[in-house]
Amino acid sequence: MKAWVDIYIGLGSNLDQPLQHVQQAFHELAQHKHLRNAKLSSIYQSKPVGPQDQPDFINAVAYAQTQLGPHDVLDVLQGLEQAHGRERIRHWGERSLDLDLLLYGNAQIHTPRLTVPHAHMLQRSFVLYPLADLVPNLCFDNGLNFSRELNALSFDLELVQKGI
Ligand code: A4P
Ligand code: MG
Repeated sequence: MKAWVDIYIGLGSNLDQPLQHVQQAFHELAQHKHLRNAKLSSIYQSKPVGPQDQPDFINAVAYAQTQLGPHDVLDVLQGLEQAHGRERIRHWGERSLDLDLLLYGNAQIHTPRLTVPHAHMLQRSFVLYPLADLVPNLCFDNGLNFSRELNALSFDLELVQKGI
């Protein structure tokens, strides 16, 4: 029997009713046959990081457990992005749904398709604050000090929907 691995997924949207995209995407993750025990952070709104001539983002972080390998999880996430009409318009630009694999257990992954922990997560308040909703002590074995990073980031988000 394969072990169940804890994973964290960043959800983001700033096009076509972003709150609905994020809520619906979480629902789809929670229902997915290869994921269990899904939980969603609070949902936040924030100014775009990157090009400023685009709408504000809605962001949240989801927790789940899976027996899939990390690249198979990425396939699941990219399939959901496609189902939400995701088009790649520009780097760090607007999108109907962005699903990033933030953490896969304690794994450190560097392949052409996948970097885990996600490359920019430690610099992003819209990732670390919702992650802190789900993991209050922010203690991981993979050498990342989330509490220190979180303390360095000001809270520049607006709470949209209270989660757990
Ligand atoms: N990839 C590598 N590692 C991962 C991973 N851990 N999770 C590869 C998911 N994908 C990963 O992604 C490009 C490629 O990254 C994928 O094909 C996958 O193989 P993408 O989503 O198509 O492209 P992107 O938009 O250029 O990059 P990325 O990294 O998703 O953008 P970011 O860094 O997520 O930035 N401002 C606010 N306030 N809120 C936001 O959510 N998001 C972005 C997008 C910019 N500004 C934002 C927000
Ligand atoms: Mg992405």
